[in-house]
Amino acid sequence: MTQDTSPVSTRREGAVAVLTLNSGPVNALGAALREGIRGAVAAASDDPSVRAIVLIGGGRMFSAGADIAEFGRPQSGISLPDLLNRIEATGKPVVAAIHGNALGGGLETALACHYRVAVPSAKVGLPEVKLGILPGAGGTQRLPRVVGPRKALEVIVGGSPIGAEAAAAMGLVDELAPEEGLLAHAVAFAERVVAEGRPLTRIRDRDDRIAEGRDDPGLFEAFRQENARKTRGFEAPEACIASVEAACRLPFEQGLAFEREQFLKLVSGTQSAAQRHVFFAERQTAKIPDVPEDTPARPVRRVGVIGAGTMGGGIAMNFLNAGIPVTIVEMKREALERGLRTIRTNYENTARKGRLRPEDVETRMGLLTDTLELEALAECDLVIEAVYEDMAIKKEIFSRLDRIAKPGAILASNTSYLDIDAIAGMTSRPGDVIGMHFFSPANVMRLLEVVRGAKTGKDVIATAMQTGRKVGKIAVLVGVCHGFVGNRMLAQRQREANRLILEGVTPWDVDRVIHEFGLPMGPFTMSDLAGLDIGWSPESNRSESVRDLLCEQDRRGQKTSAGFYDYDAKRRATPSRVTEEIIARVAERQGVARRPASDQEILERCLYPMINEGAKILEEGKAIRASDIDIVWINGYGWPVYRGGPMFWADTIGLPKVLERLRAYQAEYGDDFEPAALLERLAGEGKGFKDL
Ligand code: TC6
Repeated sequence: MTQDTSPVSTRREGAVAVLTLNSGPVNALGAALREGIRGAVAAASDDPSVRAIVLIGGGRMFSAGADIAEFGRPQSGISLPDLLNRIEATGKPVVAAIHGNALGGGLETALACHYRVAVPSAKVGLPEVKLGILPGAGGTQRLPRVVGPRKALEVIVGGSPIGAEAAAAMGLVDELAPEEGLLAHAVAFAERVVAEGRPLTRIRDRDDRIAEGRDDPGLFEAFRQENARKTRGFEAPEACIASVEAACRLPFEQGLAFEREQFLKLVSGTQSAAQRHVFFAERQTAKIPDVPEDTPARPVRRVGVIGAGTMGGGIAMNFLNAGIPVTIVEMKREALERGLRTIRTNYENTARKGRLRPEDVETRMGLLTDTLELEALAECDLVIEAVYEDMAIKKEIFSRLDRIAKPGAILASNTSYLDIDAIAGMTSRPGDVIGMHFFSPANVMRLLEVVRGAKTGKDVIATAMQTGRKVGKIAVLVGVCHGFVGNRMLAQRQREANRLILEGVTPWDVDRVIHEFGLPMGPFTMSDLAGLDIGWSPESNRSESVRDLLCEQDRRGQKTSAGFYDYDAKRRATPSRVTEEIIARVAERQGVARRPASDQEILERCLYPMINEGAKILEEGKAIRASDIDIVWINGYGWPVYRGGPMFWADTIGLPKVLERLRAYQAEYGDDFEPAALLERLAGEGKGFKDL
């Protein structure tokens, strides 16, 4: 039997033509599939013996939408909006039968059909906003006509998929089908429509639901304000809102034209290019050249966590949330109990906000075993050490672990800076040792740096990466170096930020520039939040740096209501005179010339050395690819997605420009700015990091 390789196959169920989309893995609506659908719909439409058409996805899903890889390239074949208009204009009922996902253009296709049936496990949504675009195949015009403008705004601007049952409740799905009988149900549904002689319902003809938007124009402004914090800096959300507004205000065809214009503007812009880059970059992180995806992983049935502090507790929660039992160890009872209380309080707060069922609090706590004995880790398949950053302590723990852990157990350290090879060297099984660096708060932040030591086994790497994904993290493989990828680059920014304030730029100006660029907070707000006394002790009494002097005055950050900033009872920050005086004193003592700096200089001096460090990291092979570095910064530090990560951003500026500025700063400030050889080479060849 020959296999059917055409993107759309047609077969008959009585008078119903069943069109199956076969463009795996996700039925992305690329040119071939669009052409396939056009041809198949036209044929069924022209065939007098066909009374109705069912459109269904083969494989895992209905469709994940437009082919994202096609954006930014010249279009071939029929456009999606044109195809959907044709489907809608078919003179016979077209029924979309949805399983798996109907996302973006996939849902827009279903909206162009006359009816939609779905299995309860299906998910529908318009996630285009997450790619920096909008549902440009009529989604912004048709959805509000079905669910009303308010709900449409939530779906389109939020971008999160909704389950089929919720979709049915809001009229987006006409009927739910049994999980195992979608096709038969859809065919029967189509036959019923024909038998009952139901008129063809076209969403474009409906205007009952959009009346709400016309009668209450304030609805859009209110929505903008409610979402201002979430959408800060992004261009697509506003275009989405304006398009839904247009759906309420304009006749359908004009609304479509408005949507199209907005779509074309967004899809050719830098933000969307950045967000599409991030979509593919996230998926790339799983690909490790010498650790193929089918590398067998070790089973992880029980996890041990050493340290019940903020990090240890947060790490433990990830596994409890995924239903994996955890044994948590502390040295002292008091610290252990404090840690357990924090975990419980976290869960209770989540339950109070309605994001966790109250009974799940107990289920998760029930998976947690607490102990003061390291020996209790003997049964764990993976042990993660999360004590504070002191090499001597870590070495001692790992040499003890080596004697305790069962053969084949993976021994991981959550260190954020230290040498994994030195830690592994304390054991008789360096092949089982790896870094698993979580980011604080560890139960929230998505990033996991998996640090590969010189001797780490491939199956250990595969296990750490897969385990990370299983608990909802984006795992990025990095090599051993001080600070790995994220903190190594961060150190560059911190150094320049500290130099800038000695030169007379205020901490508030540095923070403002970084915040305006799109990061959630600038370096000094971040330091205040983390605590200025990390690694500082009153005994040291050095009174050398700005930080020393702040700490000596008990200005240790938010926790003491004063750090670089002053804080009120609600933790609102105001610039501090005391800090400014301290800075001026240190600058004078160090003989730093005070001079003004433009916002552009602040930005360049803080961020270009990070790019340069990223280039060195690539040169040294400490990251597999430039886009992995982007993923680290987006998910570990809140780098704005619409700027695609530091390495993507560098490409958008142009590497020759970055190089020229680094050289200029090198001439003024010395070799901290010395350009990386890789940067020089790429700039010289007219290439970018994307070409590596
Ligand atoms: C749109 O529709 C705009 C319309 C207006 C036009 C005018 N295109 O994620 P997975 C690839 S915009 C191209 O690992 P899962 C993916 O890269 C689109 N490729 O699977 C991966 O490739 P790899 C709006 C796509 O089961 C492979 O398929 N839609 C697309 O974990 C498997 O993907 C969205 O934003 C695509 N649309 O999750 C939905 N989708 O194997 C985007 C996937 O070479 N997709 N690929 O690495 C998703 O969110 C998820 O893929 C999923 C399935 C939830 C559908």
